[in-house]
Amino acid sequence: MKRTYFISDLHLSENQPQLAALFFDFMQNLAPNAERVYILGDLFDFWIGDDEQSPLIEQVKNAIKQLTTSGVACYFIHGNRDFLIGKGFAQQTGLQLLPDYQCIDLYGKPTLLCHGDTLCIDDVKYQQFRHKVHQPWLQWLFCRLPLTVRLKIAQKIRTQSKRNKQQKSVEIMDVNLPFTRQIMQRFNAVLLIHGHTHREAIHQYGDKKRIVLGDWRPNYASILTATENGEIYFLKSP
Ligand code: LP5
Ligand code: MN
Repeated sequence: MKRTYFISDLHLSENQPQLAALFFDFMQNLAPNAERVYILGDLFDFWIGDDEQSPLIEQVKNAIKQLTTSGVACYFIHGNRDFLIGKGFAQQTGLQLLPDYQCIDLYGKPTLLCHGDTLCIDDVKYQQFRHKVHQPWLQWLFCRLPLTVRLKIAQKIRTQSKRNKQQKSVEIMDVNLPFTRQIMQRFNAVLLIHGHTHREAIHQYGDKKRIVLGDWRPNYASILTATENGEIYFLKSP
């Protein structure tokens, strides 16, 4: 039976080998059975440019390349940690980059996909930060800095982000529901799939659904499966 997988918020890094192992297990054993795989952002803990190299990055690229060359279409929407993943990465892996919002036909259901950060409009400080770092000229400049400098800046932002999050309420860091409904309406979607908030759930709103992908943990991979017969469910890791 035809199936599509959705994952997000893996936050892969050299510091968390168990997460990388879960990802490679998914790519080798599950993903080849799918016709499409959607990665909805934050595949990496952070991304400072397509020119960065490391054994982990190489392994991740190879795993995606192997999947796409075997005929499984693989799509990526940027997260708030890896919005600098660019055309170079896409070319090397065969991954197709999608815009921030993408509506797809999921076995007959018009389905809107996004990372989820753009729905958190009550987190005003984050939205201001996002607006700044999404400016093409700033990204252009950033990517021309030496890798060591970029790494230091990224680490500073991560530290600052962790600190700031302690002062923000849970509600502020969740999606704004009226805004989310508006966005779904704008795209005529009956289903929305997003990540970012790390609150894995299937929310039913009348005849519409919002599915939130979870973040990956050393012993848990949040994987959403949609099958051609209309089923949609989370795979439970052993
Ligand atoms: O990621 P997470 O879960 O911790 O928190 C997010 C929001 N934080 C972020 C920042 C990312 O974690 C780090 C991104 C690194 C990217 C690589 C470098 C690229 C640089 C590009 C330059 C063009 O997205 C967090 C949200 C939270 O989700 C929940 O939704 O609240 O938002 C923030 O914490 C934003 C802060 O409120 C404001 C950010 C202050 C940054 C200050 C920078 C100072 C560094 C100076 C460097 C010289
Ligand atoms: Mn995120």
